[in-house]
Amino acid sequence: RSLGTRYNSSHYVTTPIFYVNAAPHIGHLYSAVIADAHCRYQRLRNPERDVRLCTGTDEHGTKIQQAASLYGVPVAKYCDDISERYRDVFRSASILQDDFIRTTEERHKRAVAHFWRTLHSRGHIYSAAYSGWYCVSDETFLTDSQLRLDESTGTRHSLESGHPVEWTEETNYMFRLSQFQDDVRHWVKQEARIRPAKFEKILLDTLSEPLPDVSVSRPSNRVHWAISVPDDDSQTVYVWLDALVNYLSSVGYPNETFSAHWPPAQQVIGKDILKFHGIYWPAFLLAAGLEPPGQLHVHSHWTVDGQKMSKSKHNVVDPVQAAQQYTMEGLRYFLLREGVAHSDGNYSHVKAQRILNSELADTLGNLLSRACAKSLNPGQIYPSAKPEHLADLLRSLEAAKRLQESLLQLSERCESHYECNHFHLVADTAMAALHAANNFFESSRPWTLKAGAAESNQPRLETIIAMTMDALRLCGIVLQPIIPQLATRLLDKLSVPTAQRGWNYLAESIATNPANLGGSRQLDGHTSALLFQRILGES
Ligand code: ME8
Repeated sequence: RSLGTRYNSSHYVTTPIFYVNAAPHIGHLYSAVIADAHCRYQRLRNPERDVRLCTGTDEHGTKIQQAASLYGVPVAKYCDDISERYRDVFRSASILQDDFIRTTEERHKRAVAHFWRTLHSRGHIYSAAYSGWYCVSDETFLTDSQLRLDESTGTRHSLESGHPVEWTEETNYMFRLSQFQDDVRHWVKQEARIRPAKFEKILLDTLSEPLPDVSVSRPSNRVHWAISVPDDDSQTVYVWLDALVNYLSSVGYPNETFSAHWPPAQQVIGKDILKFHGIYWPAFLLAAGLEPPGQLHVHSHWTVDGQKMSKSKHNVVDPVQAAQQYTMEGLRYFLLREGVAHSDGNYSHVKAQRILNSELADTLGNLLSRACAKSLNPGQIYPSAKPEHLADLLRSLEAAKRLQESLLQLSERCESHYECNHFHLVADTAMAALHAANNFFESSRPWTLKAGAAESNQPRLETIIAMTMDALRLCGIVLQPIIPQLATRLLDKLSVPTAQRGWNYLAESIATNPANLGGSRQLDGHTSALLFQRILGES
């Protein structure tokens, strides 16, 4: 069985599909923003590649039924409403999804039935009496070692999530997970399969113990808001099997056309659902004779006061409200700037305000305003650099040399960071270049050369503005995947033609060759030079 990733011109990327038991919070948006920035980079870097992003909502199971009845709404209507809120948030955050899948759609139900029948006909599903501790909130059975006993009440809770469990005895269909231990381990151990590496280690630890078979159905009288097991109405398909198949339904499975996109190049998930994606999912796929995904990108959690932000803890940050404070672009920037995959990030208003004011408003926005100021740039142009003045600046001004060095390294550095989804390092690199540009602008003292001063100063002034705008242009290109709307406004203002915003245009800079820039061009008078308003209020 070949486990290698075959070359495929399609680059299929997924986010988890989100439960509709409550409205979206910034943790959900974070997964979508990571996947979106990854896809935007892929499109920028490889315009010929067919990049496809899928997200959606997970709508079956007891907890969704319970949430609907709590609100006194029919469950189908409840799912429609919450699913729509996810769509709205993702739309306002510029998530460029090619598909939004809902597990209540017919196309998905068809895929699940076909997938089930495939597992069954290949002998990987059997019927058995099953008993164990079931956690409704996590929709999973837990073993004794995964439980904590509360001595005072005699109740048991999941060690990991803290949610209560109940003793459950039922007849279920079981999946022969135990038979896939070696294959799954082999898949996990492939180079760069699980990122970051610490999550590979967690999976290998789990895989060092024998894997038990897993229950993949529930009695319909207990869980009826679910997909029926094919040819047995008395059972419904376990929500996790149902949910994972969404990645197949979205690309048309079981129609043969799905194979044009299969397997996914990258699946973005939170660390809470690592076991399902890193063990069950590859095992299900291998059992069905399908190739498992190329890579899992696992990210950590946003916490509030050290606690995981989650619907059940009532400590969530609403993305719509946060966007009112910071704008959606500001929120995207903060999430990708401050979030790192390998460890949890604490969400705080003070931190968001500080980062956005210092980086987007001051370092980036202010530099654009200064370079476009009428007093310095009365003709409102993106000038061309004059080779002899550029050479002189580079010779006489340390800050000019440092800016040139930083622009020369920009493309390669950002590329290697983007390849690993290290968006915080991309932002870091771009901000370092912009700092260098601000220093250069200050040290070259363009205001001493402005109109009214000697005519002969004009070429030097234009060269300073050209170099500053070049830094802004290159950083604008690089930041497109992270802050697509702001970067577009920046590039619009600088009148950079749409066809010249691709990754290969990073090479065409006056940092490499003053002749690269061509003639001067008019700035776009319809686009404001005020890119990002400072966030006011207490800090
Ligand atoms: O688990 N910080 O759905 P879900 C960062 N339906 N990311 C967070 C987060 C936080 N505090 N909270 C949630 C499910 N997430 C299943 C998935 S996939 C086939 C089925 C993100 O609504 C993170 O990606 O509970 C996490 O894995 C996902 O939302 C869980 O969303």
